[in-house]
Amino acid sequence: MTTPDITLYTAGTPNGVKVSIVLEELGIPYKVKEISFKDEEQKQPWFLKINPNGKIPAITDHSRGDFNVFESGAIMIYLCEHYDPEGKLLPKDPDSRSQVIQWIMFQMGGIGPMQGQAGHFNNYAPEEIPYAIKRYTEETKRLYSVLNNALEGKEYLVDNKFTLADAISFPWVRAHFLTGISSIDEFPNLKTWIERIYARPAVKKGLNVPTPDKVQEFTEHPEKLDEFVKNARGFFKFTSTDKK
Ligand SMILES: N[C@@H](CCC(=O)N[C@@H](CS)C(=O)NCC(=O)O)C(=O)O
Repeated sequence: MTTPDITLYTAGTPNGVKVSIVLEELGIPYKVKEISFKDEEQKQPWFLKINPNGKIPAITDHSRGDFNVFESGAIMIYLCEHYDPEGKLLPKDPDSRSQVIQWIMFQMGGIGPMQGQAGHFNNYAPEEIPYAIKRYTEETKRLYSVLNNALEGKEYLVDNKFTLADAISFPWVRAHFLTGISSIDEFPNLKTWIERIYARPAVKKGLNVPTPDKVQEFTEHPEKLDEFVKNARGFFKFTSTDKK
């Protein structure tokens, strides 16, 4: 195995912490470059060479000829392929591996975009569009019900062990209340799954990269959430033609 020398470009968001959680779980040393959304650093030419899509997270693997990887799911798989020789987070057995990859795709094509849009229309859209709020909020909850059912009688999604399947959806589901889904009481398996994963020391470390974990802060101080949303609205400056 190559000795890892990785830079993680990130910000304190569910997609960003997916990657720091994996780096921490695998004990891979890494440098952090915080990307400032306020300064639109993610759209600057130097960063677009690393991630042509202009979003966090991304990594550069200096130990492998400055190889760049973007898209959180792809980064998680890359890290396991190169730095998880025992298949701790991405199993070697083809069927278990396929199951983990299925949950990765489920998050990347489902929970991420749907909950992202729910958050946008609930918090940031310049005009209130009840149809969009309802559509994305309900679809996110439907996806939560899929996860909740899959967790029935199990601690984790695949082989009853913590894998990328759990690591990828956990940061989003726990941030439900930041995206307009105030309660997940109707999904008891998800609630205990979140607590179980949050109890892992490496996960806690990953959640605090590059800035202190906002979900925890807002859980303890809900009154700070409004101020945060107001600030974020200010620097993203969404207009009615934006697709973000
Ligand atoms: N599908 C991408 C989504 C990445 C993404 O949406 N990143 C957001 C933060 S969570 C971002 O960089 N937003 C800033 C922007 O769009 O300019 C992934 O999973 O990596």
